[in-house]
Amino acid sequence: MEREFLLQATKKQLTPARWEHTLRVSETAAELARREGVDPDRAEVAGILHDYCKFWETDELVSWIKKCHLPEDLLSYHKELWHAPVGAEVIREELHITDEDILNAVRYHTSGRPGMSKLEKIIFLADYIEPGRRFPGVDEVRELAKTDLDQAVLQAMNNSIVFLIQRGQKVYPLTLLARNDMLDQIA
Ligand code: DGI
Ligand code: FE
Ligand code: FE
Ligand code: FE
Repeated sequence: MEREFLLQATKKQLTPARWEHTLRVSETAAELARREGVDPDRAEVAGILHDYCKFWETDELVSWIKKCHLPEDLLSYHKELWHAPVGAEVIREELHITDEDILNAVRYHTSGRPGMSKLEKIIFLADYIEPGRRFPGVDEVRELAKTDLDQAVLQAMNNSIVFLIQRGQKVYPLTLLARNDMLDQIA
């Protein structure tokens, strides 16, 4: 019932292609969760909701960032970062999601952050390796994901940071802090 409601609410927000991505993320996340001893139903819900605000207008995202007192430094970085923290606020207010781990998994699915929970790592990774993704280096991350969640998350972060640098773009500081933290966790 709850699940069906969330699926329908989310589908309305997305394009058909992004909806297919969303379904693949939630399936990939549920699989990773089973292996990692995390509740697969919560991973599935976080996967369904993770890109809820992906197609919101810039103005709307900016007004939620201000209204909810989200970090305003976001506004000096890539717009692609905004749908994640705004998404967490919107699903709390509009869909009444109260599970803080699910909210954080949505909030940090793009940037990552230091001290990510297992569920946060699972959503971050599932978003990167779902079977529709074709990034350079994604197959290596898929291989790591079969055996080692942390190594796979680190490699996905490395690839994303290199990708941004190669395109001459800024890297959001939280992304760098998240990657440093993964290195410390693995050491
Ligand atoms: O929403 P998705 O496309 O499924 O994936 P996502 O939420 O992980 O967004 C990834 C995009 O964000 C990708 O095109 C790179 C862009 N981006 C811009 N600045 C940063 C960034 N990604 C990270 N991790 N850190 C940044 O500073
Ligand atoms: Fe996203
Ligand atoms: Fe991602
Ligand atoms: Fe996504």
